[in-house]
Amino acid sequence: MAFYIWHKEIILERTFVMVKPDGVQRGLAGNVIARFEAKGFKLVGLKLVSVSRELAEQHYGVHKERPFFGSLVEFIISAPVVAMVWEGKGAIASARKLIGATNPLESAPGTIRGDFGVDIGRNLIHGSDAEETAKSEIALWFSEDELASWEPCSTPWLYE
Ligand code: D4T
Repeated sequence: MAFYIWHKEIILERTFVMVKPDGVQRGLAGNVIARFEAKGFKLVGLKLVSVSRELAEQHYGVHKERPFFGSLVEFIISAPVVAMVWEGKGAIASARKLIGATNPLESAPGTIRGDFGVDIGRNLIHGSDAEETAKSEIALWFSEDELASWEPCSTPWLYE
């Protein structure tokens, strides 16, 4: 996806971000949304989801053989999550930077996990790790008609 400001082509990416049950329970969903908004990304999808076991197992299918798979699935289905799609230049890698390292004790201060977490099994938030995973996770969690098509008035103030 791309758009033009004057003669410059801006390549846009979409990424899937999920505030996990611990983040929702701790009242941090608003803080997460505020950080993505403040960075300059555009919200195109947002919903509170009580995740089914099937969806959790599909989402984390890549970790099926890992020892933490069972507890991870139980955790994700234990309480609602906030599922989101954010769009912008470099959104996939940038979201991962805003989120921080997998283990919150190793995440830099200033990142979401670094500021709010201590345990790897309660690391607050998920973000797609690459273009292909972003595409498949967005399709897994959202239908096309749940994704809004809109133009923020801030666009020319964010992009040169
Ligand atoms: P997600 O996928 O949730 O954004 O996390 P990361 O991309 O940062 O990390 P990951 O895929 O390696 O791990 C997925 C998920 O599993 C939990 N986890 C991970 C855990 O409970 N114990 C562990 O030892 C590991 C490695 C945390 C994130």
